[in-house]
Amino acid sequence: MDTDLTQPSTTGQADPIDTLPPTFRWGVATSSYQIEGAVAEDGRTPSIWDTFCRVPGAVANGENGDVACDHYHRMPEDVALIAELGLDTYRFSVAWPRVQPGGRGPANPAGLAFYDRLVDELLGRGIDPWVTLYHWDLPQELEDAGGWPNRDTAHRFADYAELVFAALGDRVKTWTTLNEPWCSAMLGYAYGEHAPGRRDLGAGIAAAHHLLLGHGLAAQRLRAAAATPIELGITVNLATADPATDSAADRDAARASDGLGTRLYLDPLFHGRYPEDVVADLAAEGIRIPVQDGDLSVIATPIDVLGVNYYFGQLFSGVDERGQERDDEGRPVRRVVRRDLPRTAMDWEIVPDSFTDLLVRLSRDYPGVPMVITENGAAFDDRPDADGFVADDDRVAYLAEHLRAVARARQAGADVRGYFAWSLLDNFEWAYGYDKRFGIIRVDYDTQRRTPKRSAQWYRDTVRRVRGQR
Ligand code: IFM
Repeated sequence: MDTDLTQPSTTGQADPIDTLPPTFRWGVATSSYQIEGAVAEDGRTPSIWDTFCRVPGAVANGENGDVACDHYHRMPEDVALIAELGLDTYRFSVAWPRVQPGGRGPANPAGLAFYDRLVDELLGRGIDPWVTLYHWDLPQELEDAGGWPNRDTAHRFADYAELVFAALGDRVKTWTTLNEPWCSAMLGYAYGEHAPGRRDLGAGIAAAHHLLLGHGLAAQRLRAAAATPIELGITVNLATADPATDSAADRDAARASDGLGTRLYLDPLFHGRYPEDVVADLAAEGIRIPVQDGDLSVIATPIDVLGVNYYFGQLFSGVDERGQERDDEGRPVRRVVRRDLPRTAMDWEIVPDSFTDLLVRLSRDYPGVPMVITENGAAFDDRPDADGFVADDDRVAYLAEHLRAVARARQAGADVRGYFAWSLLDNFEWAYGYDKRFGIIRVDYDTQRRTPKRSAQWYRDTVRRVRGQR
């Protein structure tokens, strides 16, 4: 690559990244099952991912999170790496089956002790802990009782949230209830790609509603329990959905995708109602969102921050390759159209401009709540040198372009207050196992050696520069 991406632009044009304010929040993110390992230690019980990984063919190469990055045993070393990057925030998730085995009853002190140590380690190094309460590791016993399609799981989640808050709330000021409820609901219950691997759209929609209800109930419990103000929010994964052409069919496919992926979550959270067009689409499939009296006002409990995870944009067509607008079951076609764009190792299109559009649209349609980019990053086919160093210029370019997109969105009025790279470490990428590497720090899974990649150096230098530290 010719351009030195570690330096501000030399073309005479100011780099938009340099317009980010000194108060901008900089971080990295991880999640419990993807990095911790130690799945049977200190009283932890199985989660749906421990079970799913044992299903033949469910995860690439039959891999699992049993050891992952062994973060449970190497936590101080990993926190030291964050400190070396000069970041101010670390977003991590708490493993529900570690702190409340089986998903009900009292806390497990040995499990909580790990997060207690983690929080103290972070604070000791001047790094703010940002806790996500649920990043997909539902206790298996709750799945056996029906999982997220079962309304009771929302109440169990609120109990669990309160229990974690009781242990860490004296030191942790920022709390995210759920990470990416769309993934939990749709990948897990409707499309069968994630744990627990169910394939039932009705179950997926019920799961989505109960996840949102669980979010609202937990938010209310945390607010009530907080002795001092906390920053409370939820993180959603959003991809843009644009029509491939201006035809009515393509526009309708894009509308439906946006409805199911974005508005089904943000409309109830911000406006206290489900989008009518999505309700109608679902009714056409014989599916009803299981809303009970009062649910929507619980879900719309005010939040202080919206976490946005963005990775790619998509183009939709309402016509299949045969020119038909209905599939063999008579359903409207909603087809993703591949563009001739660069892609990551996940085969995701790299579309930073869509990120700007998305953030501007969010600030227009869902105003009044600041946003933080709680995840953004890319998997590429890293090639380490003999010392384990990865000169990942492709990842540097991805991060730089997406940070520019954030800066441009801010210039257009979007209230974005921070950015967290996904991820601190290479880790267990769910159904893709360990093949897909998102880390800015390489993990050699044979030795557990950590080696910062060029992207980590670039990120550290960029943060320093924007803060005016050099
Ligand atoms: O690794 C995941 C993470 O767990 C949730 N957001 C997307 C990432 C990349 O797929």
